[in-house]
Amino acid sequence: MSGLRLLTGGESHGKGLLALLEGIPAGLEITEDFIALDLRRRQGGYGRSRRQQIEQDRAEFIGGVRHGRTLGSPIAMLIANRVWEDWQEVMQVAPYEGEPKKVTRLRPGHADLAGAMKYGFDDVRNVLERASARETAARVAVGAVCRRLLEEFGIVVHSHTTGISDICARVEGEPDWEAVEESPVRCADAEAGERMVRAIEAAQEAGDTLGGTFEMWATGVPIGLGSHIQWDRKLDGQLAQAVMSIHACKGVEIGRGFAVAAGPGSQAHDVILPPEQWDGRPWRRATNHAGGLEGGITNGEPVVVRGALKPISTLSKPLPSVDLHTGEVIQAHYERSDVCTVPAAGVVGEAMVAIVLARALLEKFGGDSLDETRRNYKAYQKTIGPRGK
Ligand code: EPS
Repeated sequence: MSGLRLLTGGESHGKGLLALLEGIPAGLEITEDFIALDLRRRQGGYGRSRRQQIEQDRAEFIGGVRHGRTLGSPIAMLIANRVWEDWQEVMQVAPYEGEPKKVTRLRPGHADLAGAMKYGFDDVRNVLERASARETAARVAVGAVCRRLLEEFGIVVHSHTTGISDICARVEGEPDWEAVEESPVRCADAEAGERMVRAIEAAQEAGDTLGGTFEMWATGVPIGLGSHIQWDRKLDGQLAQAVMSIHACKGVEIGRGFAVAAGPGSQAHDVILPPEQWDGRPWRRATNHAGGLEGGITNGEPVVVRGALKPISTLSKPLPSVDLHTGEVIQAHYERSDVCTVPAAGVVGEAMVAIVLARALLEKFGGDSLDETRRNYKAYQKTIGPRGK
């Protein structure tokens, strides 16, 4: 067992969410307030349900931190579900007397049907509670700890909404991150952002939901994270898995992604510039079509990863479906839900990218204390110039 390990637990309407993160070096400054910033960002965004007004997520450290610094021991965090107060009977841990109310109306697009078959359940609630995107709050808390580590090495992770439904943002180069944080849909293109808001309103009116695309940028990433030597060590593969694991994500691209396949090789690759044009950073490129990754290794350019979210499958005007018990044709179950979560998905995407980069950074530089990691990082940085110099 080595490296950074992460597990989350907890149900959407249970007592709360747990996260356990092992492998963060000792001596990293971290506070609950720092984590709260990202948790707040995840709860925002136009198109979220009333549930977000009930919850004000806050992660409490249960272990791994003392006097504002990590101890090198597992970092244990708890995020309470405020909603639990009203759900104590439905989600009761102790054996239930009598017949509980069961969810049997299968929702197309959710884990409902496949999960009930796989685990042998006759109540879909046993699946939907854990399949719910509420779990991403725990990931964001862990992502914030990883973000804090990356900051120590000059690595910064951002995200923005690149599309909602068929409305695409037009953004050249690195987005204006302040504008993104001010936008209700986290979009750097203000005009497209306004149209996105209107599209969400129209979908809500129609009892429908919307998907879209979101993009993560990690800047300051050193050359040499990940590896070309084995399929599961390739960092682009790890990033793709991490982003694809976000609820409702159906596609992932690195850099120009699918678009690069449509053009010739002469336009697909990133020309290596001569040292006079490096501007203080080693081995600069003229472009970044590769999204900062070649051969599964970071190449020093920003790491750019995009995800595509399907429209949320819980519709207030439900789709036709079938009852789990009777096989009868019915309308799918409706459980209060969001209309569009693309802005939130970007914040979750940042967490996933931060987790994968932190793991790769610690794999390369090791260190039980932050000072040791830093020493190793600095020693390596001295070795990466042109070989003759
Ligand atoms: C979700 C359904 C909604 C969302 C929830 C994810 O929950 P509820 O049915 O309780 O209103 O609000 O998201 C969160 C609670 C969250 O924190 O992101 C679902 O079905 O995935």
